Amino acid sequence: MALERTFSIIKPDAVRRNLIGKILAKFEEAGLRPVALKKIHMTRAQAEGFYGVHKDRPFFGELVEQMIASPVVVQVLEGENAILANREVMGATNPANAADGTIRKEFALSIGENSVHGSDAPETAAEEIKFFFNDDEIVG
Ligand code: DAT
Ligand code: MG
Repeated sequence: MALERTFSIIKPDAVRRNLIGKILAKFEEAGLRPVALKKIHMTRAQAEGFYGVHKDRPFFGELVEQMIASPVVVQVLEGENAILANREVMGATNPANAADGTIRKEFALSIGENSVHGSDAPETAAEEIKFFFNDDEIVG
């Protein structure tokens, strides 16, 4: 097992419904520790850049609008196999397919407003952490 870091967003739909604490509890119960955390209101340029990999998908415009509609919490989570552990506790992208006990099963509203983002691989985790955090903001 390897101590890893991953990047996570508590999305606008969840922050609006005052679910930050409940979602952080899910991460902590899964053995994930926030080593950096801040509340921000993403700019359009940030959201378009962050989700650039999806820019040709039909839902891109809606995704960007949802991400900039209101504040989010961005964080770096650390733990054993953090990237996979985070994806597991998040649950499937579409909450209709998410397993019991996962964040998306309990809290997501729809496939778009699905409460959390999490990196999907070591390369994207490193890029996404750098996108939002300077090294001196990460306190392990
Ligand atoms: P994930 O967030 O599980 O990594 P993804 O990377 O495929 O999923 O997509 C990024 C986000 O885009 C996802 O969290 C919500 C939105 N999205 C994906 N597929 C969608 C769809 N078919 N309709 C609407 N929004 C979608
Ligand atoms: Mg993804």
